[in-house]
Amino acid sequence: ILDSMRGRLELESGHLNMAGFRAYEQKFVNAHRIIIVACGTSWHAGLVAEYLIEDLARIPVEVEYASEFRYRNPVISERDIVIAISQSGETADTLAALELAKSKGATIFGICNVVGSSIARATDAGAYTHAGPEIGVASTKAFTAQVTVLALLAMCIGQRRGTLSDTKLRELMVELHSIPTKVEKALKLDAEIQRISETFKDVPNFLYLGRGYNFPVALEGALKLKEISYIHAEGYPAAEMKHGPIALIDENMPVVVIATRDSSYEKVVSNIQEVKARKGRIIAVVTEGDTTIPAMAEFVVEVPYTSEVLVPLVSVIPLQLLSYHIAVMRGCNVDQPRNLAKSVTV
Ligand code: F1P
Repeated sequence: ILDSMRGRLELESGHLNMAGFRAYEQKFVNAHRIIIVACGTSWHAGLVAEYLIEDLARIPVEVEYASEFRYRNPVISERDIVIAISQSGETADTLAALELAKSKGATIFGICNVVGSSIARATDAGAYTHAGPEIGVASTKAFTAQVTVLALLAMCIGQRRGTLSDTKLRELMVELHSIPTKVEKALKLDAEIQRISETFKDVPNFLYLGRGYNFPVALEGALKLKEISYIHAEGYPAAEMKHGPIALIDENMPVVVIATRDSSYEKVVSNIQEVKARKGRIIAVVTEGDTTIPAMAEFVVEVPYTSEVLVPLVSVIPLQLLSYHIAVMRGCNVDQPRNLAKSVTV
């Protein structure tokens, strides 16, 4: 994945010209709304894209579960762009959702991993993630690749619409090029996370909290744990905790908080205090060099600093490793989890 990411960045970033984007550039520039349809992990990548596109390109974005969208009567017009995201390119719900949007005249842009897949063929244009085959059923590197493509897309649109300055764009491109090295570094947390997993391998529940760009990461961390270790887990925006989930917190509840250095850092620190006051067991993902949170959390893992808009690419890694180690310790088959199919075609 790191090699393919480097390859993609070299391919696309020279002039920020995503091949599949070029022919539809004007449509994206003039879009009054972008609708994203996807399922599972791909839906979480779509949620990151909502933050990216609204932040950098200032186009309103709606992110829809394809599995629900197809069964309602959504308002779609030929002025809409629908982005369908799918690792396998064969997910029946996503295919049906995009066909529905297409029948109402929307332009369909696909982000798939599998070249020539059904979804890729049904789109008007698109970008392949080229992440190589997912060996297991649960998506991991596909998420990283999808977010990379979506970040490039948001930057392309932002640049063309004039909502992203050249200086900021250059900064982000430099940062994006440093991501493979930062991901490599985050992967070195493996042994440390294995040790943490030992403590939590037998718990029945987990809570994941994140704000801003780390909110979809909290959802993805919880999904990975459910999918491969069969532990019940919920992801929430950290600020939503006080509206219900806080009732769950006691000395038996592990709470994973993604608390990297960004614009919501101070607020996440207060969320951690709220969890601590109720004796929740805090596992915090922080930015290297943080000194505040380590004094409050039971376990801390440090990831390299990156720009807020790219942070999911780095902060998701320790959560994937946590799910992996817990699953292995519980004797679960991480590549072939029960009840899950690589592509859900019904
Ligand atoms: C969607 C998805 C995956 C999940 C599992 C079931 O797949 O929900 O995210 O890990 O494999 O399918 P896709 O449309 O991205 O191929």
